Amino acid sequence: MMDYLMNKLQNILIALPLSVAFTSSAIAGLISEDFNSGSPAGVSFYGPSSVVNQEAQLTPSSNSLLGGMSFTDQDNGQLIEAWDANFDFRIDQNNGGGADGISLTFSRLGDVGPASEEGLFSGLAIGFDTWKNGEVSGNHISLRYDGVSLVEQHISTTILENGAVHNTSISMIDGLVSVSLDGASIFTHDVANWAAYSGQFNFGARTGGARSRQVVDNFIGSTVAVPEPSMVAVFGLALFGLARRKIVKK
Ligand SMILES: [Ca+2]
Ligand SMILES: [Ca+2]
Repeated sequence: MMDYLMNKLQNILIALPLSVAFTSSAIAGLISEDFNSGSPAGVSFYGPSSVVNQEAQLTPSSNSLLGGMSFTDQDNGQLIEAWDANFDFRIDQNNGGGADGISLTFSRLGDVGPASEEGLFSGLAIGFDTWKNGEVSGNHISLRYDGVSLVEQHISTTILENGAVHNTSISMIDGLVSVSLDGASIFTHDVANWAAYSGQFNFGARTGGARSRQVVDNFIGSTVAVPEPSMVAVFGLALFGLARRKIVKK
């Protein structure tokens, strides 16, 4: 009977710290922004970017602009092991062929500001690129890690700058990045040498000699921080140690 009770206690103590540790890891940031109430708190705009007609207009259709918009870190500087981003974008009022595109970077903490269609060269950046300057095409989605180009995927199913509202969904789990456009998977890429970092979402857009109006709306961003062992979990492990010692002594 004593053995049974000790085993029971042991099982409970094994389960306890695991469940507590798991609960403590569920700290997650969530952003949901439709820009319908003007310029939102916790969002910074750079260069020509601002809220226009309940959307985030990253650039108007004018030449040689570099715009940006950043959201504050939702996780108090914790390392992030997974994130999701979903937003609508529209590229219209094209002139000279339209250019250059929009980017979303989950940049390293504090690296914020205006960015081109290639993103900030800090952390993971996804680009919606509408101008061919040495790349696969003038209608592709790119992936960069700290500025190093990893993917250039030509889009054959639609034209990014066709003036329609496109929806994109991006997920990142431990360096595995998946990008879909208008509900269809575009690519999945496992980033070599990826390591968790703290950061925030940062949009960018650029125009040059050719230009477009480039707009983002309905952004939903979520982040999951790397679990940290909680005090309760450590306490639970200590109890487990005591129980084990009793069992071993017996
Ligand atoms: Ca809106
Ligand atoms: Ca380009």
